[in-house]
Amino acid sequence: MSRYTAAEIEAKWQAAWDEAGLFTARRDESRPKYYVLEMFPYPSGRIHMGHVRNYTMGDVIARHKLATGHNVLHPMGWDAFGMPAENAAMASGGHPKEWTYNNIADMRAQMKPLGLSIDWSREFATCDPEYYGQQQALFIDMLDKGLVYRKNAVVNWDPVDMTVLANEQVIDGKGWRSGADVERRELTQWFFRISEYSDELLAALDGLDDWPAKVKLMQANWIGRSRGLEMAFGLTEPTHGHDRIEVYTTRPDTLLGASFIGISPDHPLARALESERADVAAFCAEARRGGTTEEALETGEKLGFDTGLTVRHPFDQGRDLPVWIANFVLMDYGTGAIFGCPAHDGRDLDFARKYDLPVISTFAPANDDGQALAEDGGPAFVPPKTEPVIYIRGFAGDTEQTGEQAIDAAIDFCEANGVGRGVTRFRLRDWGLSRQRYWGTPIPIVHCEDCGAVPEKKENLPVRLPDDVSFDVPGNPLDRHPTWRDAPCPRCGKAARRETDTMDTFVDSSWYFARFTSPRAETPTDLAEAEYWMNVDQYIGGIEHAILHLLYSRFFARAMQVTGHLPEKAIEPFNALFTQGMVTHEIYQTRDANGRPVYHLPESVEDGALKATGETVEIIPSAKMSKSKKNVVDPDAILAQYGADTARWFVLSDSPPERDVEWTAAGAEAAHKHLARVWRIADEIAEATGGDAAADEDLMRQLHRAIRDVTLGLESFGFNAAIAKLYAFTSVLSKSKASAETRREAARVLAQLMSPMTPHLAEEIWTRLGGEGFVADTPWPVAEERFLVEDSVTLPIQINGKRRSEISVPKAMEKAEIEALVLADEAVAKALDGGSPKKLIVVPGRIVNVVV
Ligand code: ANZ
Ligand code: ZN
Repeated sequence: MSRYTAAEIEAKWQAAWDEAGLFTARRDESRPKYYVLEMFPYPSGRIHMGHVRNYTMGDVIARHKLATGHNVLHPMGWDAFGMPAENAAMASGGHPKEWTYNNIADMRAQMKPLGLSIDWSREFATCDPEYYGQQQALFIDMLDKGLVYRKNAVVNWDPVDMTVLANEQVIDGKGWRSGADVERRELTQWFFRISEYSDELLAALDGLDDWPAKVKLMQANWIGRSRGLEMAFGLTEPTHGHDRIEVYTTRPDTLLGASFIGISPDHPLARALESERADVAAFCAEARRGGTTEEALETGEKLGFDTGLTVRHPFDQGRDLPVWIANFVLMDYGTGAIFGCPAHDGRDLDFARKYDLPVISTFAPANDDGQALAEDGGPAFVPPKTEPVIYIRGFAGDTEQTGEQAIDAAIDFCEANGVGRGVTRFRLRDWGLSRQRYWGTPIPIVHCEDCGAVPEKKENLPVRLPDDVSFDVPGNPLDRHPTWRDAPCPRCGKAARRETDTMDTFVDSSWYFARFTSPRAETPTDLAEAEYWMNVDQYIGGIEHAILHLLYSRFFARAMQVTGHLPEKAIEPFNALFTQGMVTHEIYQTRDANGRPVYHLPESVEDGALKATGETVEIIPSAKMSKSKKNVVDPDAILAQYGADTARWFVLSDSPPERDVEWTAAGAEAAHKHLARVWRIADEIAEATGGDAAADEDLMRQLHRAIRDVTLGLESFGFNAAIAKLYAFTSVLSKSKASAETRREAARVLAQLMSPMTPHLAEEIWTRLGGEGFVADTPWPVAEERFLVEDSVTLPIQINGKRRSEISVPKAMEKAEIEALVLADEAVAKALDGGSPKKLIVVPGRIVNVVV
């Protein structure tokens, strides 16, 4: 009897699949297509267990679909631009390009042994000029259609990394990477007009039935639709050409509690004052520091400057409101000005208390909870808009209403009195894509003194990154390059300068799924290929991408339709989305002489003690594998020890795929033992003779049950349930006394059922047991109804007291359904001869009596 040696068989079958081109995807109208995609990895250099789990899940689906007659597209690539490559270059003097491509080579080499059914012929990295050149073409087409534009914008500026940060990259007012205090700066930047699609991106969420509700909710909140009022407060004394201040509010129901006007330091009126008053200028400079994130505005220190100007309240005659410049009011949202109602807004209350402004409640809790009103020292009262409250200063009199009702009433009242108009707004802002970085897609624009910002000619694409750059000083090396910036103006030919900003790397990942349908096309996509392969039928990835990546991709799918690079049906590019759980591991910790924690790799610990010294370790409950806590196991080591099939089997067993799975050495060991057992059983069965044919029926029943349950598991992300069923069936098979031929048949089907999870072992067993060709593309077994009817009973049918027939029905079948079946029975139909029975009595589980 041979031994199960994973290393040997895995290499062998991978080579055989390769040679047969089994996973190369080609357009074929005769088969239904299936496009399965896992979010492509960032080439950090090493794959981790999270990757193994993620790609194994996608692979299980891809393999199952292949066996069920689908033409499968299952590609892989690299999200290869980004800061870490530049950081590595800064730290160790290498080149981002070299670092990235080396990492890709390393990761590909670690990934290939997993035996994933990937069409490697479609592989690309987003840093390949062939890819980013097409991205530049796409950018130019989007520019042409007005989907990209340039404007001055206040941005979050990281003074250490010398780059613009997205709001999400500002954490507690500091740069996510450098930790430096973020400043505000005004720069000319390129923007995607994603906000134009707010309404549609929100509405279309409804149709995404196979997306997790949680992801849809997160997107809806991010898009942030709200109904509000745009109105103006007249200045008591017009100044600098301004006679009114326009504000935007989502709480017009608090208008009668307004106590001040806040304008942004970048508001035209503030600018006008700034230009002639040194004190205003000094304040505005101070106020522009600090991040622009919601969180920064919420929690940061509130700074205000009283301009001395006042406005009239439209309804509260005689109550003039002071106009303050406030650092928490942004210029690029709404109108850049607000009215403050401290009683019902935390920021406004902070501000009012700091600068001693009035606090006036417009509503109070419907049920007295003992909480003081804001004017009596309580917190700002901000209940959900759906909660009923008592209005003290409302527009519909002193009544109990929900915020929503009161807001509508306020808008109606204001409109009826000629004060402002109701508007619907979205929180989603246009997507600033300019980055002052080297390792990204160059924005294909040339700045000409005469013609302005001119797109590069398509025939000159790609605008390639220069290789000869250095990272010894912070900032963007493209700015410092001696010649790279020089380019003739594409329009007039005059000497001009290239844009040195590169694109946000989120751009790269916003359309890669479309590029996979024709990765070598001379245009961003080949429409015929996109028409055939789109949409992604199943997308799998981490919940951390629930908002930005998925929202940007949904925007790109729309934009690419406008530019003619995607067909209409791809408007929502991902039919189904699955967000997988993480791989976790216990943390092993000792303490150093100063009591500080020291972490240890799992491989250096045995039976709760360090292998090297015997020192006992403290065991901290399982958490996401992370290098900093050293609770990681290296896929390479696991593959060397047990082989890919064991790793694949283990990451799918134990927990449902949406939950975390805990990696334990014992679990991996047990998984491996099981696979070795399957091997042994198959080996025995291959040689078996004789057996008892009387046991065949029972084995077939169990087999078809397994087919049914495993198939169901694979089709519904119940991989762990499928695996549990396979464990159980293996046991049955090992004990079965059925005839040798039936056992061989059952073992072949077992190989088929296991093949999505443990493809190498499955091929080996399949072949050993006389299966033809690859198990991978052998048609998936079908559970036959006749073997599944164990849950059924046979009911004799008596006609006029004599047994004439019988029917087999599921035990749980309703009486009415049984009656229908009885009437359709041949013998009964004959006896009735077109009439209806005088009596039809069904005794469930026992007998049927028909009287004709
Ligand atoms: C008066 C008011 C009273 C407000 C109250 C809130 C509570 P959402 O709902 O997220 O769209 N706002 C408007 N423009 C702003 C800007 N440029 N910078 C900072 N804040 C601004 O936010 C809308 C609310 O945020 C508006 O409603 C406005 O304050 C503020 F009890 O108006 B509100
Ligand atoms: Zn020109």
